[in-house]
Amino acid sequence: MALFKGNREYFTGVNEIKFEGLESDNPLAFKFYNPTKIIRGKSMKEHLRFAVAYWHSFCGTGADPFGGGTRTFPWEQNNETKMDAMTTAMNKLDAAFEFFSKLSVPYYCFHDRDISPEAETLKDSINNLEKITGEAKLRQKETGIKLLWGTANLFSHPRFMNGAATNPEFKILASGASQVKAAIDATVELEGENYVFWGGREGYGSLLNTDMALERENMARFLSMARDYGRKAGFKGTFLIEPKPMEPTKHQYDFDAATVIGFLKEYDLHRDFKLNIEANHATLAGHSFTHELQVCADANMLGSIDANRGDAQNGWDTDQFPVDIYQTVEAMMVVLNAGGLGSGGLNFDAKLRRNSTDTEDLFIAHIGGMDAFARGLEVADSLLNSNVFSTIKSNRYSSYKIGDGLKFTKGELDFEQLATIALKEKTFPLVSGRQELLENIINQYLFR
Ligand code: XUL
Ligand code: CO
Repeated sequence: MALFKGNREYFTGVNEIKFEGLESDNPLAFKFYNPTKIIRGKSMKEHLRFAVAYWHSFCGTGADPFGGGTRTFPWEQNNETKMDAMTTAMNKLDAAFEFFSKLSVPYYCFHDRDISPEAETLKDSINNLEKITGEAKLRQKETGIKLLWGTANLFSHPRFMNGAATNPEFKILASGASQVKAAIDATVELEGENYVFWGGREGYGSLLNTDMALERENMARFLSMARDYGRKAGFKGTFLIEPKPMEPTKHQYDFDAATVIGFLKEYDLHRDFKLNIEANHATLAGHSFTHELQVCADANMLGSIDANRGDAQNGWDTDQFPVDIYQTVEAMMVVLNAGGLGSGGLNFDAKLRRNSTDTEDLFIAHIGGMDAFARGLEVADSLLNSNVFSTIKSNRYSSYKIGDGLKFTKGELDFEQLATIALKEKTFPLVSGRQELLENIINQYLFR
């Protein structure tokens, strides 16, 4: 991977981030992420497929509902420099590729509006996107950095106040289609490996004014049409739905993994679509990150991951960088057992805290997240190699591998026979679930 050199260096004072190992005190070095280290026949880089999220990293100024931004980006127009929106977008692209290449991250992800500005008309907005796509393509070629996924922002513009594919106004639904079509075109042009739909406002604020049945039908039709268009346009990758239960809407239709999988099967979309699981969306839905990953893995629909974390103290989508290695171990055990992430990856859909204002902070945040997942991968690998988890689990279900239990799983018993089996028994075995033992073993392996 080549370091990107634009017209100007934006992250001055930071060089390429290298692996230095656990003994290093250099905050700008990886302690666990050694991209070339081989685990299960694949490099760490190939297992983890890290991506940077364009929106948080290069568009997020730290603004919140109570106050404006705390970071002024040197590539943005500010009081001293007056630039038009396209010049700003070009500078931002240079800054982004400088960052990706210094971090040695193989992938990035974007919304159409992150990389190119919204114009007065939809047509001009599409032209803007096409121009920036061409520029991004050149930078991808120069650096070897690739697009993990593209998507369309169908939630920021006021016209999407009631959603896009589920909007009560048909013309707005159609405007969403024109945006998605252009974003799919950009993704194809940039050889993106996936295309994401996050239905930010595809939900409702009140059932009193909502025809939920029609909205769900419309959403399914919209997705089927987008899929058909994508295939026609040469998109060979995976379409991904990213569940989230709420925020910004009170109720979002793509509530959680189980709901989305049911929806995809109901509308016969499950052959083209998989899921993009975000840790903080899982916790917002009252699940654990691991639960959502496992639900997808069991349905063979684990597509990709938006890596971040919430804050246990408040339920919000705080989008913090992941640091909890216990969590990444659990997640990577599911990923490894599922056979890996396929065309997906680990995208840091995470943002700096509002008061993290140094240039280095963005590097340090990503380094921490990459290290947390790298260590998670190592520990998950040794836990799975030790067979302790598979043995305990397999013993726990051993009664289904022999005798009447086996017959039951093969569908060879009717319900009356099943009931009669129990009547012959005098005692029922209480087999320990051994949860504490398993938890302790994880802690032990963390330090092995
Ligand atoms: C919002 C969120 C989005 C999606 C892409 O919570 O996660 O950024 O990842 O639209
Ligand atoms: Co996300």
